[in-house]
Amino acid sequence: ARYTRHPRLYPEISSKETEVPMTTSNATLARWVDEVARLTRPERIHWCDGSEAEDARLIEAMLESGELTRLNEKTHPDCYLHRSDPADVARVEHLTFVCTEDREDAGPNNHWMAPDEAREKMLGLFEGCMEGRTLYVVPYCMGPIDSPLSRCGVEITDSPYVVINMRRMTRMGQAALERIEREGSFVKGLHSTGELDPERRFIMHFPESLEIMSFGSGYGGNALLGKKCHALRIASHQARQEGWLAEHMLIVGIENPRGETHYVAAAFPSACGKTNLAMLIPPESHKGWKIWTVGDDIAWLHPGEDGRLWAINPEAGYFGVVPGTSPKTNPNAYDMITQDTIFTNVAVTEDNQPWWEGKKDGEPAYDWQGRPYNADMGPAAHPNSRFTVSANNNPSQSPEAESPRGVPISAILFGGRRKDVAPLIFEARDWNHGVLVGAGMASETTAAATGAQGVVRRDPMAMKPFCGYNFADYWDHWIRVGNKLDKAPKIFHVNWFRQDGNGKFIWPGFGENLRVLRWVLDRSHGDAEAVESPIGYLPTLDGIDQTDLDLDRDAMEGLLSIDEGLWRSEMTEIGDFLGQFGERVPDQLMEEFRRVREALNKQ
Ligand code: GTP
Ligand code: SPV
Ligand code: MN
Repeated sequence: ARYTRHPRLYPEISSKETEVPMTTSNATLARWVDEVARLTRPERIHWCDGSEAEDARLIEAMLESGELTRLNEKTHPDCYLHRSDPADVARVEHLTFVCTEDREDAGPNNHWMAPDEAREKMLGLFEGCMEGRTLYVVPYCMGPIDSPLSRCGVEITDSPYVVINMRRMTRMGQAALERIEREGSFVKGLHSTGELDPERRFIMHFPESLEIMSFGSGYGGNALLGKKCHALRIASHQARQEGWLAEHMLIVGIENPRGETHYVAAAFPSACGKTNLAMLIPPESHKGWKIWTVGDDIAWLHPGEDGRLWAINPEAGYFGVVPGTSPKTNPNAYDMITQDTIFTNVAVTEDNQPWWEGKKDGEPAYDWQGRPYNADMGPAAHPNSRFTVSANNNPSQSPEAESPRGVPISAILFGGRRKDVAPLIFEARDWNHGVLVGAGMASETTAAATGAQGVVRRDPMAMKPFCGYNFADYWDHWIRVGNKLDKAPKIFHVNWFRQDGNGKFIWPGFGENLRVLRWVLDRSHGDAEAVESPIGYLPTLDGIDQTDLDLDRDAMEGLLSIDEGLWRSEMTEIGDFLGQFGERVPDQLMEEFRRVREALNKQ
């Protein structure tokens, strides 16, 4: 095919017409792959078809190169371990940029660089970076392949680890390429692991031209570009223009003993319990209840013609936190990851089974870096070690997971890790108040990102690391979406992580969280009482079913009460935080803020 180059994208490449191999009928894609190949100079180019045979060949090659090792075949068939570079084990928020023409559009919540400057910096890094390596072209579809709500992308990468992960996490390969050829549009993601030098590592987003450039990391959210980069940062920007929401949320179906299923979406920050809630197994006391997983990390939410909010999970697999997964906490996941699973940065036992803190069973022989285990050198498994597994392996996968229109959402939960302040649960008065509850979220930081851990930081809607535009515009967009919904989901805030004086979690959590979900659904259908408080509605002491629950009444009372002094300081902090966004914060949000603050001051 003959074509003219896009002068703005790769200005240093000559713009004369060139012959491009006919690898796809989409000229933009063919041209882009050709341009990237000229820039990065790989030894060969491989277009991924997503087949099992291709996957098997890549795994074979990675076993040979040492990028993967095979785990115990008897206990863990088709399970592999990947050890990443010790300096490349989590998302790097300080190196992640949103590059909009106008700095204000990225907002104080994002690191910003001018698009031209960012592009030039990245082109410098990418130049010649694939010499001697294979360039993989990875077409993928975020969302069910035949859903009008889904969006496609293509990731160019030099990492076979990325390819095998993308195959499990997205609908990757031929079907996605065919959809791109029919639709024409796709997000361009360019990735190279580079030299894994943290000084030469950047994750750049260009939401206005639907592009991502990621260099110098092979890890998770930095490298699997369909996930956080596309399905959250780029998609949130697109969603604002098109009238929907792209959120850091799980989607779960809750089936009651009458056989009715209602869907809840929940936004908790990284490593704060989404995967666990999405795969929950009901406690013994809850016979007849069943949990169905639709998604565990990302939700795309669309106002439907019926006035309800409909959700799809753009992903097709899980990149889940390993530590803490046990037959007690998450039996579903514990079983799921005994086969067909890629482990990243876990420890291994003497007989080569994967091992991690909280596994209960076995003991580590080698730590996540492959060193003989020594308790003085820190945890055996990295705290952000992960499993990658297809959603098809989840015994609780929802039959609606592939539904092109998604599932209708009855309630939205916001939540975080707070050792104090936030009660087990409270309900917002209405949608706009719920937007304030989301905007005011805070959580103790975790190992999912590099930097200090256990520090309380504001993390609105669990989107601090992922919102691809100015938070003030985002809250405004949330309010607008709510206005379009005749049957808006009720909004709640939960906290599984309140601690007692000894630093122990008070609420048993995990399966027992179903008790809280039941109150959520009862409230959503108008069949539960509540107590009004300055911050919203709280359950009555008997509002949460305590049958066979191992928790004394005083503890329950503590979990369901609020300390108004602490909440007055909390509101001061929320006020200061909102203040950073100045005049751009929507009036309705400030009104909600003042209403809560005044109610607290009257107490
Ligand atoms: P990302 O994949 O980083 O977005 O995280 P996530 O929100 O899916 O977190 P995940 O469910 O993987 O949980 C992270 C950690 O929190 C794990 O170590 C869990 O064992 C722990 N956890 C999850 N739910 C609960 C709970 O209800 N109570 C307590 N105490 N810990 C929990
Ligand atoms: C998160 O950090 O929220 C994750 C893991 O889900 S990563 O894909 O690395 O971003
Ligand atoms: Mn996440």
